[in-house]
Amino acid sequence: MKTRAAIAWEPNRPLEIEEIDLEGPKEGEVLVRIVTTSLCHTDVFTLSGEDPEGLFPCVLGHEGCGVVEEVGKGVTSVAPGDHVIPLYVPEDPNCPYIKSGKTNLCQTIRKTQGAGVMPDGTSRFSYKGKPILHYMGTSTFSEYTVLPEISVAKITKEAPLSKASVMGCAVPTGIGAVRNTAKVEAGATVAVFGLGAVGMAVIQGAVLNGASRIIGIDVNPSKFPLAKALGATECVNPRDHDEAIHNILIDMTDGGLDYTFEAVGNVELMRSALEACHKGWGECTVIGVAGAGQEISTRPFQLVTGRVWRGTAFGGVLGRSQLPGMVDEWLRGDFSVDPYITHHMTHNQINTAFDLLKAGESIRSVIHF
Ligand code: NAD
Ligand code: DAO
Ligand code: ZN
Repeated sequence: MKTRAAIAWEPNRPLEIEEIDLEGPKEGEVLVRIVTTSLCHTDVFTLSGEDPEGLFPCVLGHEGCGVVEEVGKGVTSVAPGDHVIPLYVPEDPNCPYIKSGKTNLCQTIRKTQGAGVMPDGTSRFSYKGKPILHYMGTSTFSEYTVLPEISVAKITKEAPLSKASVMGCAVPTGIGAVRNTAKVEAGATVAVFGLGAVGMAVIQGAVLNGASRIIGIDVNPSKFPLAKALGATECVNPRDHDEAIHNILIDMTDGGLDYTFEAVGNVELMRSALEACHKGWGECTVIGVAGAGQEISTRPFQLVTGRVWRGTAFGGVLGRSQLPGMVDEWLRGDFSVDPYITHHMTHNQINTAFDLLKAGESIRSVIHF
């Protein structure tokens, strides 16, 4: 079949919408019609060429939602007409990592997903006979995409697909980081570095977990009103201070935070986020994705004296068994996805979504097919 897809031909080149070929689902795969997709900083990062896993040409996009159109042989857990969210972290119950109960990092299709192909080692996308690679196992910037069965989460049909795309990455990542990774307890103090959609979702997660203070940190103060509306008790712009940001935070909190989160992808901030933690117990969760070859550093004494550095992918959420329940929480009104969506646009306007995110003028642009 044909599908209209935004192609990333090479790093740093605007996407081009083309009608390309899409092979139907093979055994264990599903064909999904994407209804909406939104743009996450990770897509921007990959297009920048800084992502060591970024392979070109490819169809980017990992934050989306849609409807199953067709299933391949052997698929039993979803059927045509089901509403689904593509998962860049799949969930195979037979994977030893999943069976461990200690992580959401399913490894069943890890190698092929990282290589931009389906589990049989080939791509379903092609243009004029040449393969176009998949991205993060999802490729939601195409009106139709093929995914492994273990890479789709079936959600209730009550969830409006006009905005459910943000449940594909930002919202579960931020809320999950608080809930599953840091396990923030009621009354705890929290600081979030970076007030994009992921950082905003950390704020929302911290509110849900009953944090007593939530400090938002960003160099773009236009993010502060939304952060406060979501529940940040204070916002700080590091550029307003001569002192290093971690010292400012330590002073503000009488010794440091119980929990900090880095949602930017900047290794210096990852250090600041660790060093802003309270001696003896403070825990820093790294969410941001740093560029190829970058490293984090701190004095080991920071760890010896009880601070903890950890990281999270997709907020530690098990996509198939836990994400549908998070969608239900949204529909019950436990939290809203509306604040994240600052722009709606068509597929043809996808490069505008990149420009807005890079300029700090959007939280999430939702792209409608
Ligand atoms: P975004 O671009 O919307 O937000 C980033 C924010 O960081 C912006 O508000 C920006 O002004 C701010 N910022 C930039 N430099 C800063 C600095 N020096 N100090 C303070 N703030 C600064 O990005 P997003 O979509 O919210 O994603 C955030 C990060 O999380 C990215 O690195 C992305 O790749 C990563 N991410 C990770 C996961 C995961 O599973 N670990 C999932 C989604 C996104
Ligand atoms: O299992 O080794 C692994 C990696 C799984 C990929 C997880 C992605 C991590 C976060 C990237 C940014 C998400 C938008
Ligand atoms: Zn993302």
